[in-house]
Amino acid sequence: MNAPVRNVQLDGLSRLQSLRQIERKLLWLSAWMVHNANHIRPNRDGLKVGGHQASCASVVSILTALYFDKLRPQDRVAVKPHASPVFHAANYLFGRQNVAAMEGLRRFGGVQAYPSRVKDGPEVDFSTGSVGLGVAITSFAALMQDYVHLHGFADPAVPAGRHIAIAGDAELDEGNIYEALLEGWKHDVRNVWWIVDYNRQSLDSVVQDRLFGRFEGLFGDMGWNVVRIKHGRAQQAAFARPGGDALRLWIDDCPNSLFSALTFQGGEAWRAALLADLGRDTKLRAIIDELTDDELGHLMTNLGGHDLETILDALTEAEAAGDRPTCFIAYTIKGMGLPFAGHKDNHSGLMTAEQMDTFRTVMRVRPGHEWDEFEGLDLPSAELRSFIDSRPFAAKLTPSGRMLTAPVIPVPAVTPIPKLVGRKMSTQAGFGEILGELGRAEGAWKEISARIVTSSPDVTVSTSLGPWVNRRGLFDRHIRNDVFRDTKVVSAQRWGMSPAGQHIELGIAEQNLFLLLGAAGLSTSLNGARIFPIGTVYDPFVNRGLDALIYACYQDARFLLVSTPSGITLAPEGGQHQSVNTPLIGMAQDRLVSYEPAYVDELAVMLRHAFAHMQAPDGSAVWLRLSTRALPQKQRTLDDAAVIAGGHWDVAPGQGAPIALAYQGPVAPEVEAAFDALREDVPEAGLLAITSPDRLHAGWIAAQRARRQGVREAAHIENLLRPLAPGAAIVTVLDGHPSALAWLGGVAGQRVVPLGVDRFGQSGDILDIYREYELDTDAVLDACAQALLPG
Ligand SMILES: Cc1ncc(C[n+]2csc(CCOP(=O)(O)OP(=O)(O)O)c2C)c(N)n1
Ligand SMILES: [Mg+2]
Repeated sequence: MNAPVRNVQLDGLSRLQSLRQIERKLLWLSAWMVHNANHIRPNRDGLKVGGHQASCASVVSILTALYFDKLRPQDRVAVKPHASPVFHAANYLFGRQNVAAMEGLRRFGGVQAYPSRVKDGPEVDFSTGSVGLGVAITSFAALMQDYVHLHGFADPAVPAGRHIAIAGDAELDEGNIYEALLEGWKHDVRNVWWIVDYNRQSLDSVVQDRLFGRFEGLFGDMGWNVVRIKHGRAQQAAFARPGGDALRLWIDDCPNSLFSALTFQGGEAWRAALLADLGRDTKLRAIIDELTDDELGHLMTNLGGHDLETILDALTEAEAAGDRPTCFIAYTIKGMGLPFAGHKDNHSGLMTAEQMDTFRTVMRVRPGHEWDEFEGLDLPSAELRSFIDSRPFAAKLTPSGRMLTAPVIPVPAVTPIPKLVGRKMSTQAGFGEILGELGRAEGAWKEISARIVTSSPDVTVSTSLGPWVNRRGLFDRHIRNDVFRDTKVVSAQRWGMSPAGQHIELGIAEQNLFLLLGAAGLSTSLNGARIFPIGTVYDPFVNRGLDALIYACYQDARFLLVSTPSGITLAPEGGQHQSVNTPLIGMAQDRLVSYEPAYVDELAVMLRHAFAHMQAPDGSAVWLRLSTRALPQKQRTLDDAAVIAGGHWDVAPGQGAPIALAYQGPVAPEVEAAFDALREDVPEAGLLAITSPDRLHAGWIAAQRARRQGVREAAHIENLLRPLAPGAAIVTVLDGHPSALAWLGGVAGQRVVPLGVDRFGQSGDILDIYREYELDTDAVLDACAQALLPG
């Protein structure tokens, strides 16, 4: 018969007792998860599976204190990548993870090596893995939380939460952390905690001793509250005794590498080292002589980050500081409680089968019961279960869980656009004008434009967002007047700030733009808020923030990226500002569909699509590559679906045509001129406008895959090229790397002559530059002649 469940008294003592049991269980489960993956599971390919038992052990106490005491359901956490098994084990104890997935750590379909929102499911608030980014995004997510709450978009049932990163100390070497810190300071960011697992070890080595002083200074300078979690209760008690000061000083002065080495060697080595330095101090002798080697080892490694009471006190103290951002420096030992604790090579170290057996005995886990929730613990299972169920984090955030949703905002069939015909306009200027039209529109577009939030890293005006910002204002939690305006300095820009503003102005660091777009693009699932984040950046500098862009996509963040100006068409600006590889990034990047319009009517179609695609369950982020080259706009009727699928015939080819020209983006006039000349000789030639090599290529790959699976399906590009003769030539032209379109020849076995840019650009005017890089009309005609030559 089951024993009646005791009503758990959450007084200090029983709470701590229960937390200690959980701490022990997380240590076991995380070590076992990695061991199982490496040593128990059959290995089919002989490749090392890997995992990080030491990195896990380092944060077990911190995660215990957080998840089982301090976290509230509305808090959002980025867990350091290498602690993934501890995180999953914690969720398992909450009943939100299952044994099969944990057994499958690092296996296909199992728990991912590093926490992944998309692959691991709704318990992961932020993916981590590329170190530094998970930490930094919490600051931008906190900013976005303020944004959606102040604009009234957040799910009213969900209170504002705290954004917490558990960071490895080596993550603080990443520059993006400091870029984010500065930006956070500018925006007066709040409700952020960064808990640094200060084990003073990274992958290769032991961290420099003097570094922590720098960290404290840096965070302090940025207005953060800095809390050191340095010594555990046992050390604090020893320091309070006569002779204790000397012990504290000795520990404080102990170099990181020596501390690590002594930790690995154990009590005897600690004693020898202490006696060598302080052997004559009788009061100190009184403290250490009464301890066995084991006890001394425990005392010396009783660092704050492994002492639940000390951690809880520190977190409680920070709670009292309200919403001020707080950095905790939690002193820990990498591999704490495991045989390789402190060893400098332990990052990827795995316990051997023998070591695991010993560990299993210490943990009192019977073979066959390794995954049991409460196996080997000192408190009755029912008591622990009811303790866990009583924790604040056990409550459901909403009935449907942690991933929130928000109703889809319908997107009208037609984008309001300015008058185009008869005007010369660049796609960048068109973007600015269409935003203006959206801002003025009534009805459904009004609802959409109210939910647009724009952002730019110091290139707001030069990417044509100026008029939009003038109307919508800058976002700030506080009202800040535009001083230039108040003092009547004449300027086209009105830059007053208020909580109602819809533009978030960033400093020039592009990584921050993508971290912000990443966080903003998760607003639906994090805050239940439907918004449309739009970020503008110079196209070449997408590369500067690329890691954070990929990171945002990896999390399935939904946003619109507008990169402009692009290519060597930016002629006088020179090589550092001229992009070459971005069309290829657009093709290769998952969860980001990319387009490049030549004309503003195409852009309008793409923008409309973007608002729908950002909201679609199987949608993604969208990228528009624009230009500052003004082109005469056309009067025509577009096939919207073709534009979205990646291309449309400007002039359809005759049946069996021997040649077609295909252009992408602002090189259109040169190709059109060449086409007019070509048609004099080859009247059935076709002129293809490519709006997205990314979509065309993706459609082609998908159709081939479908056909392998027996589904008869033709890709858009296959349909487009069908009228051409089997051996026809295609001359492709874009202001970007030629390989973006060179693959077109593979679709139907036709011959391609690809023109594009494969060298750094340089200053000049468009005439000189296009001639030099073979994008001018003569070059296109030369390519046609070459293409039409037999053989
Ligand atoms: C951007 C990036 N560079 C390199 C790595 C490879 N790497 C993984 S862990 C690690 C060191 C981690 O040290 P730390 O953050 O101190 O973690 P812990 O000591 O807690 O394991 C490195 C360099 C990575 N994951 N991401
Ligand atoms: Mg470390």
